[in-house]
Amino acid sequence: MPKSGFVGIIGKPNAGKSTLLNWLLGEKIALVSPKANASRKRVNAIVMHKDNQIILLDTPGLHEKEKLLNKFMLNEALKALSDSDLILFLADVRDNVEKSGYQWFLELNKKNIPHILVLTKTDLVTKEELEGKIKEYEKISKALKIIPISAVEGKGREELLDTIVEYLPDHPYYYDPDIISTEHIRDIYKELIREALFEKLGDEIPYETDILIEKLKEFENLDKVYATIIVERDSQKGMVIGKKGKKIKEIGSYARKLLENFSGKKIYLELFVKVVKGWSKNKKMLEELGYEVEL
Ligand SMILES: Nc1nc2c(ncn2[C@@H]2O[C@H](COP(=O)(O)OP(=O)(O)OP(=O)(O)O)[C@@H](O)[C@H]2O)c(=O)[nH]1
Ligand SMILES: [Mg+2]
Repeated sequence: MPKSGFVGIIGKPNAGKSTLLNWLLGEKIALVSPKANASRKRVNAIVMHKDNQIILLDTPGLHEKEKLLNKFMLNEALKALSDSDLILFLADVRDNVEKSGYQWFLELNKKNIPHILVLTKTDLVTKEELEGKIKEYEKISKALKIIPISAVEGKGREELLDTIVEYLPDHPYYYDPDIISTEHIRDIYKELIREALFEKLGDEIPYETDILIEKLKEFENLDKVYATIIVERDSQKGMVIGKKGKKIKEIGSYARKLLENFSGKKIYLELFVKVVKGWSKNKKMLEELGYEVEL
């Protein structure tokens, strides 16, 4: 009997959750951005490790804000807690222990939710700093194990996967071991186009935009993708398009590369821009974009 189970990845915004999911999977399916609060939805990845099956759930960063969309994001993260056999709590190793989502971490301890503490981005600190941080966490932590990793240097992957498997239940595979995710292709494309928005637009606009995949036509060596960039205001539409359409071209060609890397096919991508005032506060619009809000 193999081991199989669900593993929720949670932590503060920007801790490196989506990067971890992509890195453990060996494929980029979740959007990554230097800007915090980038992920809005759960994304799953199915990772086979030594004939065991690990189903990873990436979640939006834990934060507290009032907007309807933010409530949805927090809910997504909390749901992952109850749906998981094991939690990976991620903390950026540079953060102060008390600031790295401390209250959420204590909550895991208090509720006896089995979790591994993963200290991320170890390439950005010295060995001494890392050791000091581990000691600090050891004082407050009830984690099964503390594992430092660096996705950039490729360190800690094997130890992390071995440890995850150690704590998973004996269980037959939940999914065909050949599939890498149960996400729909169009949802992965949506996430990757959103990454292009985060990469190519300023600090504010990405938070007020989203992507609607209008149409996806799949051929053997080519996918045709028609997507609308939803913005909140008229002024943002102008910024997304840019002078003589320069900005939207940049977004398009960046996104196209991400889609091509993922699919291994040629991508034809057509982008439109549409103003939908107040979309992030509108339940119906959020649902259309794939965010089911439970109130
Ligand atoms: N140097 C370094 N940077 C990293 C590492 N892992 C992630 N990052 C960077 O940290 C930033 C945030 O990464 P994400 O994976 O998007 O973080 P997240 O936790 O998913 O963020 P949200 O979805 O916003 O909650 C990105 O700029 C990543 O490139 C790492 O191991 N080393
Ligand atoms: Mg993320």
